[in-house]
Amino acid sequence: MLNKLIGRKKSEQIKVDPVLQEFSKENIPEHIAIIMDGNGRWAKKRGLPRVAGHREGMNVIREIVRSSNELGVKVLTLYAFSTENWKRPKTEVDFLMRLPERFLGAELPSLIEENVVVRMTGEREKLPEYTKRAVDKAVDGTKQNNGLILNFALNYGSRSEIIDGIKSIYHEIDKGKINIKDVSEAILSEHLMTSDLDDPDLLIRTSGEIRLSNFMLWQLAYSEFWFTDVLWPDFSEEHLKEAISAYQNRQRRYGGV
Ligand code: V07
Repeated sequence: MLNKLIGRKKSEQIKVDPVLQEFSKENIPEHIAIIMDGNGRWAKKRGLPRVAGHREGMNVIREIVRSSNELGVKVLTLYAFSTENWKRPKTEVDFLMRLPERFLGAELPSLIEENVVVRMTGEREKLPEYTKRAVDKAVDGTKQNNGLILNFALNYGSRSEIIDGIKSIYHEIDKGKINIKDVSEAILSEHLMTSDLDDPDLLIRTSGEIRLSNFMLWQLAYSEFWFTDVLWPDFSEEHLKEAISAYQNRQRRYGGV
């Protein structure tokens, strides 16, 4: 359009990447949640075992954490392992359960350096000892930081989280701590594992699947969703910016009235 108006010859025309053009450092979503899907498919396409895709997927996290931190994102929640994932072959589950240790073994010093706070959302008790130990060490080692909150959803399932929240509210009603008349959306939010986090503003899911798969059903009630066919191991900072741009454009269009 601009090229036409100014009468530039085809050879002189300036191509503006629509994504970079729209991207703004203002109105960055405070909480981004990502379903990191497509690792197995990425490996299969290359004739590699599924675990090779998981390893590559793990390596992508570093770049996404760094750019989220630079962009001023406050919370980055990554869906690393669902309560349904235990049904996968034992060798794959064993490999996955070693990834927190591997990731943090390599990354914890730089996460501390980059002022990142590591957190976990999910059922901790059912994890193997070595997984718990690795996560605890990272949570403990970064609790003095106050930058980006890197929240790993690990052994997480949303429906079971909601049931636990309801049971916990019932317990408090039973003890006379809450009156049933006062049970509200805010009260249930306070009884979920994410009670100290604001709800995600933006949900990203990679690999072309358009569903929530039992991820943060309550917390995502008002979030913007952004889906891409890109497989998680191929996801990069540019895709993150594309998702944020889409979020910002929707805010501009619907936010006003
Ligand atoms: C996992 C790599 C990323 C793609 C999705 C599935 C495989 C990082 C972690 C992790 C978890 C907790 C933590 C530190 C790191 C992880 C699992 C799988 C189970 F405190 N990546 N990653 N955990 N994948």
